[in-house]
Amino acid sequence: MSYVDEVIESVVAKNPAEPEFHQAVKEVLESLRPVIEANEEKYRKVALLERMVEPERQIKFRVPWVDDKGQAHVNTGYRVQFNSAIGPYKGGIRLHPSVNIGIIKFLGFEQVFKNSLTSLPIGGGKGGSDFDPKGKSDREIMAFCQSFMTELCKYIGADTDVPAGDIGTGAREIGFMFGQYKRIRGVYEGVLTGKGLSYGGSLARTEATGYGLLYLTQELLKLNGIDIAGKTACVSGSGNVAIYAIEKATQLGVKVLTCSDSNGWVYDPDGIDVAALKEIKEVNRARLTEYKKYRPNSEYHEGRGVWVVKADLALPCATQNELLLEDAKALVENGCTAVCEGANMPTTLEATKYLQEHGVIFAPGKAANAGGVATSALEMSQNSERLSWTFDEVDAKLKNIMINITHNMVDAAKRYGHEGDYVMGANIAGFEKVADAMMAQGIC
Ligand code: NDP
Ligand code: 2IT
Repeated sequence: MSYVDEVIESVVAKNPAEPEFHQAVKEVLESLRPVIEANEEKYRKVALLERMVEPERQIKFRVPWVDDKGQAHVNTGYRVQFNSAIGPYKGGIRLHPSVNIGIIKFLGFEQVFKNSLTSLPIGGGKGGSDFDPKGKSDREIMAFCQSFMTELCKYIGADTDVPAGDIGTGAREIGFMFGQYKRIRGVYEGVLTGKGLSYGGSLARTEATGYGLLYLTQELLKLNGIDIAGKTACVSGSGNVAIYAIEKATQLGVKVLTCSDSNGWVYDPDGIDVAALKEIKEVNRARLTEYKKYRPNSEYHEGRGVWVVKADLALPCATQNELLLEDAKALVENGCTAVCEGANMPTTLEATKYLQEHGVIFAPGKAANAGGVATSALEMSQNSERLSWTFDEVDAKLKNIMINITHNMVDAAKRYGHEGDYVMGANIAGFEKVADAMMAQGIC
């Protein structure tokens, strides 16, 4: 059996009931075959792949908190410190009822290669909890965040592990967590990113993932001889990534026809109104049913359905496995040009294969959404030098990073004779630096 197949088999056997983790490992290792096969003896000798798929550390803890009625609740907290070969662990915290160890491991594994692609010195990690922030009061959110950080603060630090936002964790949650870290540890340091601007946050971090997605999409289309201006797009999600993807897309002359949340989706033939979306989601924390009040011409549909709308671009920005084989078929049928992933692993393996086989340009999340963590690393730099850069400085650096990622991904695929396979390109480009660092650091 080949080295890749052996490692995939052992990951499945050792980690049963973690389907998302299996999926992420399969996607990466399958596409690394040409590199692994060329170096098989060398890598086997030092168990490189076995070490890459085993997190350096997994932390699991109790998070007790009390609601507004005086009732106590218990959630489970996680932090997976996956790989520190190229820098301190870095990655977000997801607060969503679906969170379990397999989800956090898949996200942590993806993060290792994504962070490497940014070319900045950050290792990979991820954390979270099965806590559901929906419908909770600010005080309940604070109670949860303080309890979560009371335990997590023992394992993180500006030079060891630097968490940030993800689904369910935005500026409000980061603020509560930062306050609790400082209180318990007694140090004022850049231990979290995505902080508020008044206490060490970076300008453009809020916008970074969505903006970065569009910078990469624009460059990738350009390399394929296509101008992004004048195109139409379907976006899923209506959270941090989706909102700023829609904003930048609109600035670049793209008409965005859809967005969604976990209850339903909106079709706006005149293009999604970003100001309305921000008010609904960022200010009122409301549902998308509200959108029609701002735009009477729009339609609201219950359930899922974003990918049946005819558009040139599809930008999944909600969650994992939200673009299925049937959706890929609908996109191809409607003549979709490109799918660029704003979310982490939103496209299933079968859907990805179908899109690639039918000539759709496909940019995987670990490249396309790397702008968020890249700007987090820029926030770390600013915290270290105790200075703040302007919005334009950060945005220019972000754009430059995304353009470099695009070229590295395109070139790596070409180097191994698979021109146009950007899944392979991104995985190889991300893998090379981590592998090199791990080889240099000995068996650890
Ligand atoms: P938010 O919590 O801000 O928004 C998430 C959006 O996705 C919401 O509209 C939410 O709807 C929807 N959603 C979440 N879970 C589901 C689900 N199970 N089914 C349908 N819709 C769902 O998160 P972000 O925008 O930050 O994150 C979105 C994606 O981007 C995630 O995959 C995340 O890992 C990834 N990402 C985020 C980065 C960041 O910097 N924030 C960086 C890189 C990647 P509802 O409100 O109804 O739950
Ligand atoms: O998936 C991701 O890259 C993030 N949620 C952002 C992580 C970060 O550290 O900014």
